Amino acid sequence: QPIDGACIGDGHSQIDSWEFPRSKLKIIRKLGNGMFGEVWEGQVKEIMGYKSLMKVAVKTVREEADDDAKRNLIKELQYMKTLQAHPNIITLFGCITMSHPMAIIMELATNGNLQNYLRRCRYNNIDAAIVTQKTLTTFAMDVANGMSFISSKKFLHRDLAARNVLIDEQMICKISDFGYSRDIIHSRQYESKSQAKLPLRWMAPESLYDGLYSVKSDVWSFGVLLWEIITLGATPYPGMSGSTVMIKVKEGYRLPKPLHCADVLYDLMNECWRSNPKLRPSFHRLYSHLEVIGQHIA
Ligand code: ACK
Repeated sequence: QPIDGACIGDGHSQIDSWEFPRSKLKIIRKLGNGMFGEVWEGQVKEIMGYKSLMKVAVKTVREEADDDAKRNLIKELQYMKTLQAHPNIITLFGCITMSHPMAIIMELATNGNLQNYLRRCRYNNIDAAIVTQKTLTTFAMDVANGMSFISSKKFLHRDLAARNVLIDEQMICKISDFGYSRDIIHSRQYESKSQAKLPLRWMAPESLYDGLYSVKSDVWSFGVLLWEIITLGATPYPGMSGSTVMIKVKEGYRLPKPLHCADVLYDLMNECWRSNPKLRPSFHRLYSHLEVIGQHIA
């Protein structure tokens, strides 16, 4: 029996070609905890026309989880279905929604999330050799490219941050975690959540104070993500409480220029953090700028 949420977002039949038989999915090990559930490494047989065994990532929500968590998984799944076939968006392979535990089966990004990757680089000399300024700019370009696609589909991510970007085996960044996403055309007023759950440090002032979200509030978050990349995974506004961040950002305070950050990159961040959302660049423009910056970095 599908739960209530199982048809959220599509409004038509609950079973579709994405549904995958549980018997062909083998769970191997836990990768970590997501916002609403758990993420596992798994192996599947015969998915999307692939005949051989394939390693996948499986996002699940436990049967005992509250309906909100289940509904969120279903919503995330719906957004993923719509946002497919782009090199910088995590690939959806299938789902299990007709029995518990429900699961989203997606591509396994073997280098994990960008925040953990960057932090490993900071503390681990081996990775530090690989991660050059050029690589970091490429990461930022990948994310801008994926976000450009998302915004062209009239979707908002609303939780863009390094923790929600994954890195695959070829070191390509893929946007994931669409748990907070909304489509601009059909979304109603953003349901109020407890502040503890909001990604305050990544949020634009108009989202923090007026609950307003737009492509340009995603652009603000992208600026913070850029800062995370350059600082190799530092927490934004270190040493400040969430409430102080809210007040200071509204007053015009901005994240400081990271050590060794090129002026052009810091200028780009500040463009993303303009108080007036209309004056922030589009993802397309950000991508082009980063491309030019990348060409000038050895
Ligand atoms: O850095 P990580 O290993 O990358 O730790 C987190 C953890 O699960 C909780 O989110 C990892 N994770 C999430 N989705 C995937 C995926 N599609 N492929 C590989 N790892 C993933 C994430």
